[in-house]
Amino acid sequence: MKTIKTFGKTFGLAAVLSATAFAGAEAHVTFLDREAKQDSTILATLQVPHGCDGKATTEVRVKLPEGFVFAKPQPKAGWELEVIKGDYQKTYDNHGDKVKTGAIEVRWKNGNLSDDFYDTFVIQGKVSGVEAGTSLAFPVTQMCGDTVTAWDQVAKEGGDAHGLKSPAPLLKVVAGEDHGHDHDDMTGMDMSGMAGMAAAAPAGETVKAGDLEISGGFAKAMLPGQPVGGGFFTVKNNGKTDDRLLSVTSPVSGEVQIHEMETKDNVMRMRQLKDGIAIAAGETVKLEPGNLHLMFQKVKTPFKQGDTVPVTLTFERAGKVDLVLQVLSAQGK
Ligand SMILES: [Cu+2]
Repeated sequence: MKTIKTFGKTFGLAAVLSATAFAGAEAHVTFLDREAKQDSTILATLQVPHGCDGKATTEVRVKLPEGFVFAKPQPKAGWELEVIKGDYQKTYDNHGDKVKTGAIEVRWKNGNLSDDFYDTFVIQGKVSGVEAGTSLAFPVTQMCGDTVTAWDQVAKEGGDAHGLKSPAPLLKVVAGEDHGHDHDDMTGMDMSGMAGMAAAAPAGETVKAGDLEISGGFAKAMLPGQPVGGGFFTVKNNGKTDDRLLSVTSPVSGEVQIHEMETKDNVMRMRQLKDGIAIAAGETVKLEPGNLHLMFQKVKTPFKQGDTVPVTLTFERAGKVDLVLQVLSAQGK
């Protein structure tokens, strides 16, 4: 089934200037290829690595920014497709035809994508009339029944995209010729964890550091094209003093963030915990899917089942602790 609706109003310009402001920023819903050449027709391939806390994704809505024109979504088996048309702000030339209207939003509806699975949603379109260096934002709404996750935040010009709780996926527009690819940019990589690798206990084993006992470490296998990986473990504080997990590094990842999932007003979001996680005296804190977790960004080689992922945890009191996470299946089993 395909329905076409028309919006009388134009959709606001979602372009963001100063792409350098986003260097190193990692959104959770991202494009497989985050760069597009000026005036080229591309397949904008959206990937949604997280489901909705165990619930299946049933609808994915993508708003298309000005400058991404003549858009056509790829139909997917098991999903209804709705294309919402509206006026462009500018007029675009399509092989000699002056075009003023087109798709401004695409919705894949009434599907059923298990939280255990990964999928991509593809829209063909042309990047037109956009200056090189501009990042186009595609606000996404992911719905799992009545749970709604809005990936729609855009940093102000010069602002820090890292601080955003649920950033919109971005497509960086680059000059048509001879642009440098920086997909493999690992300049942020921290090798400091390497030194401790030999000393770390075997994957999944319990590690003791001062009053802390860390156990059950695992990571989820990453599916092809998936940009980020999740890591989990349990920390028990046997002492009488509070501690805090401050930061995490890994030699296999450019950046490891500490995240939590939170549901507010029925909207589930991913949040980076910049102050880390409190490990109160006598308490046990569990990092687990759908809750607190490590998020591995800029992963060099996708995690495969059977691999191990060394991490160095830094605690306020217990100091640096080396841990090896066992890579389980993509379902974390
Ligand atoms: Cu996360």
